[in-house]
Amino acid sequence: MGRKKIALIGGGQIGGILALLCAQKQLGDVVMLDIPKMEGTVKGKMLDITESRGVGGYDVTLEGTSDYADIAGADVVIITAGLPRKPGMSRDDLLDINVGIIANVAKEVRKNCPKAFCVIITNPLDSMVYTFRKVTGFSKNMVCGMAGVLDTSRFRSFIAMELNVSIEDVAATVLGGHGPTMVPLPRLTTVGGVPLMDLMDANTIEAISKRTREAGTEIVKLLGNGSAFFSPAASAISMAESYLKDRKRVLPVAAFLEGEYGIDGYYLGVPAIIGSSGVEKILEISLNDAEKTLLNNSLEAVKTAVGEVDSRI
Ligand code: TXD
Repeated sequence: MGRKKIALIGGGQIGGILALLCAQKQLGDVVMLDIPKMEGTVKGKMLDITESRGVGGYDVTLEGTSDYADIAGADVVIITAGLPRKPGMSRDDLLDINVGIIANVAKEVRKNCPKAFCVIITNPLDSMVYTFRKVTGFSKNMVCGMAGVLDTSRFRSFIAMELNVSIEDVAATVLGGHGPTMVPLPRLTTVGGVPLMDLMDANTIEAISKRTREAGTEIVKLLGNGSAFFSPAASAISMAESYLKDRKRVLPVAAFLEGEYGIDGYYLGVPAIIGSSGVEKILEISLNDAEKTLLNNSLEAVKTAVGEVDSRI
């Protein structure tokens, strides 16, 4: 029973932070895979983190490769392969390019690590995680998407900044697709147990919800080239860690719904228990009519993107 093995498919901005966090948390040995022309880059990045072990003291190995045989038997696969947005692009603009990449990655993961817990990050997230599961045929509990943890962290951060309180004491969740139709839930948000709506006026709450929905675009505009990568990486690692350590964390993840929330056959962001069996249980919230309308609106946006996928693979 050696160390766990974590495969990172895609060694770009998010991939590099994923590798560093895996090492610092000693989650397991890391294999970072990218396309052949990037093999030197990923080998260099993995050697660089390896050489930081003298400072961090973490006993894991890190390898870079472009050969899928090197990911064989991985316990966790985290996928960022694909292109990020450029200013002016929507996440859905990436669908045409990234659906083919994810379909190919899925075939290789199916062949080399059929028992892995897979976390998809690539955008457009809700249709890319759907693509990955459709092509691999993996069980629904072993394939999920990273979006809700990030969106919720953003929502919580903006609330903590506005109220000048510790982020630790802001509890919230964001449902739905990873895009402008996502559904922050102010009604269920608390600050140290105090309902948010007792602490903040409706206009400020809406402004924070709007900033949350647009937070990815805000960063894309500021960076000018690429999209957020620290917060997405940290978010995905919280999911992988909950699986590897059987932490049973309740995290908002893109999970495959089969009747929950009245939805069947689509991935959508919902609260779920993540443990050693993967997405172990989806937790249902009693939504009010307005929240149900927003969630169904988000589902419609996801259905459109998924329809594009089904016509391609
Ligand atoms: O919350 C979320 N889910 C989103 C996801 C948050 C932020 C970013 N989001 C998306 O993640 C973003 O829109 C992209 O679709 C992915 C990855 O973002 P990143 O910033 O890491 O992009 P990079 O730096 O371009 O890295 C992508 C790497 C790059 O090194 C490519 O060479 C590689 O993917 N790539 C591949 N690797 C393996 N196999 C194939 N086919 C391949 N094609 C490209």
